[in-house]
Amino acid sequence: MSKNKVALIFGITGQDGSYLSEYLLKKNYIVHGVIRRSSSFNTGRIDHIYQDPHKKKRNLILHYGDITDSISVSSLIKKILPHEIYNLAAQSHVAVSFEVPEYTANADAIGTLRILEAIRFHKLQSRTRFYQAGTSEMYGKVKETPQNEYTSFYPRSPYGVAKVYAHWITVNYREAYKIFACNGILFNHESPRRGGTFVTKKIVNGLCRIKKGLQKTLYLGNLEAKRDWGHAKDYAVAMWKILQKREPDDFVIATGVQLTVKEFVNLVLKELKIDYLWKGKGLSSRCFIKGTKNKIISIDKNYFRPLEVDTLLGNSKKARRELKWKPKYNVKSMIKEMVYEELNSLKDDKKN
Ligand code: NAP
Ligand code: G4F
Repeated sequence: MSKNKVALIFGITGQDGSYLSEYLLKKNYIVHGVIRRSSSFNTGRIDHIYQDPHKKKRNLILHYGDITDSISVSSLIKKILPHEIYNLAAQSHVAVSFEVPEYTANADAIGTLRILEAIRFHKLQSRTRFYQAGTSEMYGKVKETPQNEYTSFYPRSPYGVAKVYAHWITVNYREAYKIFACNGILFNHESPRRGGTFVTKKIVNGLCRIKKGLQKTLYLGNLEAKRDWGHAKDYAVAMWKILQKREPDDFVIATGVQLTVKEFVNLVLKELKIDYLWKGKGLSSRCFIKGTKNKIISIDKNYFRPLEVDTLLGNSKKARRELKWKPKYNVKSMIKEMVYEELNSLKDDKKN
């Protein structure tokens, strides 16, 4: 019998799943990951750790499955008998959740229930620990600032509402069935691997392309929203630490530093050494290359949401005290890395 711990990650192909699997592999875990069937390859973020299934001994094993399919969830859990399950699978885009609310609820809310039910049904309470990828979006129209583990939720999107269900069903199964089930309430976290339609990656990609003369204008939505942005690599460490506690519990993970979208843009412009000048306000905000008529940023009202979360700022004192968790990156070092990686990948694009 192998002594290695066994982890099962739903959402392994996403930004966080890729960093978490790298981290667990370094800790000698056997990592199982669930991938969805897709008409094009969706494993780009984990290709560098992929292992040939014909190899006799593997510590990364991928399975087809889907969080909206109870039987696939249940049979995978029964077959793998994991010590730790990380539920990172979700329709994770807030704006898109207004377009596909029912699917978002099925995947993000009931998907969590499906995993918890499988743990209960297969009587794995004494073996399997469960991590739920909770979010600061649950605070929505915030009741206090900064937000901590005791701040009430007031979600402002179908995504946020679905995640509130997932949060409470995790607490409920912990209390009712003594499952070691924990919520990480993670504030926004980004990286070079962030999906291209989230604002930080979109800004870095657009401005790097403008710098290289590949694009003229970047269109954005609400520049005034404030977020607490950390690095996904730091946040993957927190997920693991949460499951190593003696008792199951919930933790806020955040940097405690807040910027507006516009301030984030300005930091990226500085990193790229682009001299800029903003004109106008709200929908008529626009940004020029200083001393020219080159408009590099314009507002497109289609990127505004039916409801906005205006401000998020986390208080992660509990995690820092009880988990000894501390981020290694700050927003500037994260932007530096994102810009560096983006410029490199544009170089590769040009070669092809
Ligand atoms: P992401 O990059 O969008 O990754 C989501 C993952 O879920 C992908 O692997 C995706 O697979 C998978 N997935 C989606 N629907 C699925 C389904 N029906 N069945 C199985 N897998 C499915 O998101 P992320 O940024 O890594 O975030 C990870 C988790 O943390 C999500 O639950 C998100 O809601 C939550 N969260 C994120 C943040 C943040 O700022 N990043 C903050 C708080 C909480 P495909 O690759 O096939 O699409
Ligand atoms: O990057 P965003 O799309 O992230 P959002 O909505 O904060 O959600 C992310 O963080 C949550 C944690 O709080 C996660 F749970 C969730 O899964 C996701 O990872 O937008 C950030 C802000 C918003 O206020 C949005 O209105 O940027 C504003 N924004 C302005 N222009 C834009 C754009 N957002 C996007 N996606 N695209 C724009 O052009």
